[in-house]
Amino acid sequence: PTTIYLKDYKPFGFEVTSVALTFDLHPNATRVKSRIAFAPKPDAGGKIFLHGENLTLVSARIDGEPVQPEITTEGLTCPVPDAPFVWEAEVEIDPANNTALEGLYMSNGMYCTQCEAEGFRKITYYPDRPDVMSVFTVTINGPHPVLLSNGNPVDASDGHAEWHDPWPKPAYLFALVAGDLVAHSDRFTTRSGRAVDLNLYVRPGDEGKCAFGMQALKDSMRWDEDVYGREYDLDVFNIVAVDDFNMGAMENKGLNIFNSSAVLASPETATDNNFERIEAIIAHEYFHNWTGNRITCRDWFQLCLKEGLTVFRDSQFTSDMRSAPVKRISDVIDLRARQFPEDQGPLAHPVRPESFQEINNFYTATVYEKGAEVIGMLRRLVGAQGYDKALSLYFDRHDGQACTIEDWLKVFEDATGRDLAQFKRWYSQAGTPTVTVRDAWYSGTYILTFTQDLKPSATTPDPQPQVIPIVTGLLSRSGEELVPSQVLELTETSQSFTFEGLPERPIPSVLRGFSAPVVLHREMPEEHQAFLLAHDTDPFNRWEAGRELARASLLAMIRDGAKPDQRYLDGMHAVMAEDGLDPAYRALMLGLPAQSDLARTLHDMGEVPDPAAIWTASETLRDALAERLSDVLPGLHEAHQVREDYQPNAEQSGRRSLANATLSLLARLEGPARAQAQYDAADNMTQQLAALAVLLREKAGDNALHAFENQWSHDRLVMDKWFGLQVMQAAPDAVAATAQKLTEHADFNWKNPNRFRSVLGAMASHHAGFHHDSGAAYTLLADWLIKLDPVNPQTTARMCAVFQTWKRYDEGRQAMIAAELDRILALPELSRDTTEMLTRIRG
Ligand code: HT7
Ligand code: ZN
Repeated sequence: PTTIYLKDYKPFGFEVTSVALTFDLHPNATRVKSRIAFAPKPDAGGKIFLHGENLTLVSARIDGEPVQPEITTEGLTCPVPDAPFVWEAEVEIDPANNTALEGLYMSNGMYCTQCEAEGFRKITYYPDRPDVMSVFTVTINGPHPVLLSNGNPVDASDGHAEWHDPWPKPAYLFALVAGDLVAHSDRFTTRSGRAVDLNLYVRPGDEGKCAFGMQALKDSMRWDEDVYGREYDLDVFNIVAVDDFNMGAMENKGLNIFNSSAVLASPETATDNNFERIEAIIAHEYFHNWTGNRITCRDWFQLCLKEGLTVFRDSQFTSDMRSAPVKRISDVIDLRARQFPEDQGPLAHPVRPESFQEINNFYTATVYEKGAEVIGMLRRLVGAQGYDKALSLYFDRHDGQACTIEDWLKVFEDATGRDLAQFKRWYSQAGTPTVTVRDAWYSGTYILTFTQDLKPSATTPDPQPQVIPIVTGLLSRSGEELVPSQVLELTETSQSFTFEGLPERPIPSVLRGFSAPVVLHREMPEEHQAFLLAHDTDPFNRWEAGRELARASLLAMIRDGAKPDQRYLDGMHAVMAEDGLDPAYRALMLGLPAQSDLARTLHDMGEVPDPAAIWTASETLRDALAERLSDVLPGLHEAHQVREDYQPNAEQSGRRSLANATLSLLARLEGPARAQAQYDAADNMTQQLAALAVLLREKAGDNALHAFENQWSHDRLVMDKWFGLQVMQAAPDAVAATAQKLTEHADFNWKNPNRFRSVLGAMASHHAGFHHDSGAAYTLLADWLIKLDPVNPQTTARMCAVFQTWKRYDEGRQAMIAAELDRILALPELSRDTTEMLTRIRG
């Protein structure tokens, strides 16, 4: 496979002045006619290359004259005039057999498209690169009640529709949908008075699951006006829900396409977490209208320009709509679970990668989540006002352009006068920096000394110090803020910060709000963590203190057979008794560090993690926590029951999450009766699923499991939960067998990415089950990846990432995994996507 390098970027030799497409839909023989006006630039070179894959060329003309281009598997080359010309082509494609879900494909009888990153070339011949932007007109002919494309509708009659998108866009934002769909409609008036028709198109039967998504869309539209001054720019905004989809959703201009799991929700079928995720994804895709669509990326190396920024914007939105500390903590949990392993293993790459073979493999937690963290740091360094000024300049200066990270940083430099040369290393260096902090006290003077260290990696062999904003506050022994939060800018390898005139030696609260994506080592007494758990005024660091105590306790239990740490248990008891604390926050406090994260810590300490020992320690600590909290759990459980009508808002869902966390702990003390009662009485999915999870863990779930299946067998999204939960709640030695059995279930439709992930993704994220010493889960997953790869390479390749941590484990496990990786790699027809992933992982 060919490697593509950022340094080789060259602009395209032609302007595309307009694009007209006509689709005559047919499941196996859709005809696509294109009429594209090209204008050569001075160095165009007399011939044109157009991307095209799996297309049957029926005819091609230039300025009306037939031409015979040279065709390869990647596209065509054709001699062209050195003056503006019109390219016309007709191609035939086969949407019904497009199982890869890229380009134009069919899902449950409906046509839909997915063009990012390089799917448009499977629809027609075109310069399929994000820096080629043009105005599209689209005609669709087909016997379907709903025929949609980007932009505004210009004409519609039975079996015919025409759409015009006035905003120049790259081909990856093209979309088409056709099917027998029903609309949930609403209206939004922008702040300048433009009336926008909003439609959420779904399959008949799903109408009852649209209201929440629609409200989230309206909230997002208003928020982007209020906070970023960004208004919507078309007469309609359409969203379509599709069952077969490789990722969460896609921001096509004016026609967002969503995985149905990322938009459809009703109280009976979706959990509180589902609702929150849906709200965030709707916001994310909507926000792309400005950060991604109006201003797009010059090339795919700049992906973080739109994704990091849009993730940052959607997390600001969620913080405003719900609880900011809860959102921050959840984001950090997610970053540690998904991005840290990437940054610290064989798949490490900078936020802006410099080479790739298959761009689909770079839609990663590093580009998205670390990309968003980098923007959070930038905002912290320049301040909220500097950030707002820079963003206004960004929109003014670059509207309608395809941009780079250099353009992005330049607006910050110009708006704030700050030199960002060193900061830019966050975009070019891979890996998670480790920051070590120690303190000293000399009669009234307090000194904090930080060192930063970044391990060399394949993409960053010679790491240089980065700019690390460390938000720090100093507390007195009685818990008052002696020095309120301030940003300490660590720019050197080692640097000290001095605080004069303090009345007493303070307790430092360092890296408040997780102000930089680093691993922090505190060379300080562990009592500090117990103190911060009780007193820190920063909610993130208070939670973090609890986490650190839990981590330290678990490590001592695993390494030295220690007993659960009493300071942790007592600290948790005190937190649970604090009625003024947000229930959602207290529920987060009750969580333990992820078992995979403990494995990472042990590996960093030079030890070989034993997944079974990590599992046992985690279970033991949970049991001990239940014991220690036994006097408060029944009261907490009772006090946080929601008796009003179900609302998926932060307030109610916070209460339910604390009630369900306590339910789970209570079952460790008193068995499954309470969970069974909750299951029997549940009138919403949050309560029903939480109860079922406890019943399964307590090995008392058989009846409920059957009842659940009978109740929900008609609902594919609920059944995904049914499949997944059984794997998640299985004991480590039963995980592979449970997953195996589920793959034999009549409803295990493995070609549907949601269903595939519900079983095999759940298996891979069960740390002790996936790494069970039988190796059964490794083999089962490899078998299924081999089966899926020819059908859907993108989903296969993404799933391969679960093997990225394999070198942390013992020789036996490594040998078993290596054998599975080699078995897959030996396949003669393995896709480019999976080959690249497994080659990088295998090393
Ligand atoms: N920009 C989109 C990324 C994407 C995608 C979405 C669905 C299917 C395949 C895809 N490939 C890339 C989604 C987003 O970040 O908003
Ligand atoms: Zn995005």
